[in-house]
Amino acid sequence: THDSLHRTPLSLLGLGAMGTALARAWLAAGHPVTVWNRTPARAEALAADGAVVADTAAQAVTANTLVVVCLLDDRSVGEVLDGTDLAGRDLVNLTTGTPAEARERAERSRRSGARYLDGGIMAVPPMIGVPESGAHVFYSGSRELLDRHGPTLGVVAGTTYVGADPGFAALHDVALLSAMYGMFAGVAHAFALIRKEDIDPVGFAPLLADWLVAMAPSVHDTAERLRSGDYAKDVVSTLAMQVAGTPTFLRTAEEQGVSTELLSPYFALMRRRLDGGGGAEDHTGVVDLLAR
Ligand code: FVH
Repeated sequence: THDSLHRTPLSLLGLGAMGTALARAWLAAGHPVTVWNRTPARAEALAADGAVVADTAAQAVTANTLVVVCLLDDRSVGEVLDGTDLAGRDLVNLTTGTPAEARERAERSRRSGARYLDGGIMAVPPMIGVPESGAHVFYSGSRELLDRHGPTLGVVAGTTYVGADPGFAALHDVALLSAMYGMFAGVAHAFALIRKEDIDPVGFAPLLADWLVAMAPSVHDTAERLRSGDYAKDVVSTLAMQVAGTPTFLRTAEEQGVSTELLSPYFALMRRRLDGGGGAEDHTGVVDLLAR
């Protein structure tokens, strides 16, 4: 089409739920897309939408300068890229991995003559290509590569550059998702507490969601304290007060027949900080206790 003449062509390796969503968004925006997937059947619907289907990963890598990989994990990326010629390619890796894996991938790419950008996707597939969804990708590694391909990468999700260290995107990704799991843990405990009573979970949900939103800005306070090193200045809820309240939480769980296995590890850390002299602080000192 006329449109596709002006859009950067790219190759996409990996057509799982996320890879397929990425491919659809780029095709819809008029980008010529060459796709490859280990299981070829997953490419059929995309072929009908205009994607070129490569027979091998090596062919897909050869087809375009911009090569995006979105596979299950770092191991699958290694298996797929092994035997491809990455010389002169702009490799964008949107596969979830650890910071060390990303750094190693960047180093291998450099040795192969490729530029490397790592990405951590902060979205689920239905959010891809929907600007108002808030989907964005943390990128780290080659800034030059992000500048060059920003308009193309921006089609699928917002772009947030977090540093030249190729491991930083993965670190930001995993840090945010870890916080999310902490939230899921608290939410699971809260629902477990009310479950046996005549309380409608659907009626309870907005109360819980509003409370989590009200508490969310506390991350800024924690960040300021970590930066200043002063965990006790202008504290509203002291650790001493919070720890004094924990038996109430544990007894309530017992009364409701709910396990405390999600709550107890955090309470134990607060108690350790209190015993170490942190009673006048807020809860920020727990961060220090976690650092090995
Ligand atoms: N889906 C999501 O909600 C999350 C959102 C945040 C980012 N993640 C990460 O994105 C990567 C891909 O996730 P996905 O949802 O596309 O995952 P699957 O649907 O399970 O597809 C996996 C693809 O990887 C291929 N694959 C797996 N192992 C190998 C291998 N050894 N060699 C070649 N390809 C491999 C698989 O191929 P096939 O099974 O269809 O043949 C799929 O294309 C991931 O890092 C998430 O953490 C998604």
